[in-house]
Amino acid sequence: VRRTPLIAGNWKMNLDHLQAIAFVQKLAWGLADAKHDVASVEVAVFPPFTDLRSVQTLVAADKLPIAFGAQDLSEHDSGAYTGEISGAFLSALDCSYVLIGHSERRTLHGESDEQVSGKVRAALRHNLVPIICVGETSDDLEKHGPSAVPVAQLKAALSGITSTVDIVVAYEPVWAIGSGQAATPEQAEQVAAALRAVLVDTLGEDVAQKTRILYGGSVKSSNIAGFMREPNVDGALVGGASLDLNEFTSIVRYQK
Ligand code: G2H
Repeated sequence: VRRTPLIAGNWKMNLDHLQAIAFVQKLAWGLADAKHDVASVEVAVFPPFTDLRSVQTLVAADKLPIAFGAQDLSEHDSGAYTGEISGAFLSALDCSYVLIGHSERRTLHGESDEQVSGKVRAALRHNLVPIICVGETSDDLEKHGPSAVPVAQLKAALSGITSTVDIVVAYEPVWAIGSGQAATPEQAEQVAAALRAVLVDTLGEDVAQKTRILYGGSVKSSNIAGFMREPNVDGALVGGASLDLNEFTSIVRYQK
């Protein structure tokens, strides 16, 4: 099975809607200059909620080859949940994807495995492709070895889901996030292979082979090629470097 690689830019809490419009327009020009072919690599951006309407309008008006999604969603569909955003709203904005369970949500906002699993089901209810983020801290790594925590997090996130689903998994070791100290391609491959085995067990061989597994954590243009050479790594979730146009377009242009 050929899995189309996905390069996803997680902007985190950066760029307001005006900056987002300028950035996405320049990104599109950069991709056009590089003769970017969407069939070979898919590019997606994850702006703050307040930017999504502007990004949707620009992408639709100029038919840009850039997908987009949100950085989080509510596990509920509507109701008395002040400050929360429904998957229905994201769908109405033409979001293709939604990040779920990013380590910053888990650690700074106390998001539990149960909430992550509720959010995965909410995303699927609204035809959004969840990008399920998993990863271990350096403490976990020392105590439990490389794959135990990400594997447990993925199993929890998929609890109750047995049918054919369109999901993406992102392996982001917490110790590599924003630290400049990325995992090695071998480390990423080892965990990605273990995560694919979970997908085989829970969703079956077919879905497992079609599902993209991304690596995230200090990805930059200088280390992307190494990750992309690994058989179980199908793209990257890029934070810091996704806010630098040259860096991000260079990452998209890596050669597998
Ligand atoms: C990990 C990653 C993007 P960075 O959080 O999700 O960020 O590339 O800055 O480590």
